[in-house]
Amino acid sequence: TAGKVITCKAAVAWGAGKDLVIEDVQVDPPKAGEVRVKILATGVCHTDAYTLSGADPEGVFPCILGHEGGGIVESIGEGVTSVKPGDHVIPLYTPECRECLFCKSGKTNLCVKVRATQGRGLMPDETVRFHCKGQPVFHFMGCSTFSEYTVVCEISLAKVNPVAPLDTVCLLGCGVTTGYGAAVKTAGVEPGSTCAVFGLGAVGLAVIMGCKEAGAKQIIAVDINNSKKEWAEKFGATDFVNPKDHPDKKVQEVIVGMTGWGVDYSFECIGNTEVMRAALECCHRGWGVSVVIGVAASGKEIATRPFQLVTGRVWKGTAFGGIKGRTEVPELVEKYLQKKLMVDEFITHKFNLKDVNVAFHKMHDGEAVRSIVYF
Ligand code: NAD
Ligand code: AHE
Ligand code: ZN
Repeated sequence: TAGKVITCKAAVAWGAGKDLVIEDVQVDPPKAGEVRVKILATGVCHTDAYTLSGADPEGVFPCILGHEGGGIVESIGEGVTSVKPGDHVIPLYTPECRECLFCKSGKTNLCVKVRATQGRGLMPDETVRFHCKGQPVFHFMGCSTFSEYTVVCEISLAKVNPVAPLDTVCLLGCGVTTGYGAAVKTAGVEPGSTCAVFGLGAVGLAVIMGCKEAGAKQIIAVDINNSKKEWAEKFGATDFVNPKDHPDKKVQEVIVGMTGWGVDYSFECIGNTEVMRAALECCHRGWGVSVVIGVAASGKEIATRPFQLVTGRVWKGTAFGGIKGRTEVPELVEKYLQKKLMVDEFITHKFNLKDVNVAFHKMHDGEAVRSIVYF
């Protein structure tokens, strides 16, 4: 198949707010610096639903969504040296070129090498590798894992231990890594800390897992869906708060009431700007740190009294948990293989690609933590 166009199945998002349609798509061979990957499985993340909804200012249609995949290298383009056909890989929406200003800084994982074209649904040469019915189809987040075959940049691939099941470790391509990294890396939770985690999807549950590993003594899990209580406890939460049970109080007041002065660390894993405010305001006077993980719709802004910051609270954010993908995702896979990191535990549903829309519905109705879609 190397060097030839491959026709395969993919879920195409034809427009905002529309169900995905399973189509035969043509996938071009990889150009220089690119790799064609056979995707075996992919998770469905809330960000896929966010872009499909039309709220993402970078959303372009038609496109192939999906950014939480696992696959095997089918062929490589000119000059590619870090992976070869047969290698097991996890596509990275936050690549790691190791040579841009950002990669070299050591301060961030936000590589900029291909970010501009990636945000417009294009490969670095400003063209696409997907066609459907003779029409070009855009890429998504440099990954497009809702396709049996995809083309990504070499710098957007983490090469992982082939012993690891790809239909599980694909979740390290986004949700699990993001939440875990937000706790242990972005926040740097210390032993004995108190934490509050808002939103208990895969991202929030992975934050709880990271807080527990870091030795937090109290982890307050917050969700409007009571069925998430048991899930939160499974990953290490010590308390559960449903804001709906406190109609006369702001949730930040409830949490400050439970802790004395507020929590050392809080995390927003929903994408709701009101909750982002609550997460900041439930932080400890003098040093509490709040980490924004959730992605809010175009036009939304966060607000609080500046006094909250004057009195020592810190507002931060994180993309992919601050994890450098090519270096650290393979390490997380090893940690999983050593049974020191939960991943299987996040999976609640498995669907064949033809049922990908059901996976979106199960996420929206709160039934699924993570659905895996396989080909
Ligand atoms: P999810 O849909 O699986 O989970 C969201 C949870 O939030 C649900 O349990 C829901 O009941 C809860 N919730 C909704 N409104 C709430 C409210 N007002 N108060 C309390 N709980 C509420 O989502 P996910 O896949 O875990 O993703 C979570 C968020 O993180 C999304 O915004 C997603 O786009 C974002 N995200 C960001 C990054 C990043 O790198 N920054 C990575 C992955 C996901
Ligand atoms: N196009 C979106 C960007 C949304 C966003 O912040 N995405 C996160 C990853 S979410 C994964 O589920 C991210 O990595 N951000 C850093 C970046 O460079 O995009 C919008 O709203 O504009
Ligand atoms: Zn995601």
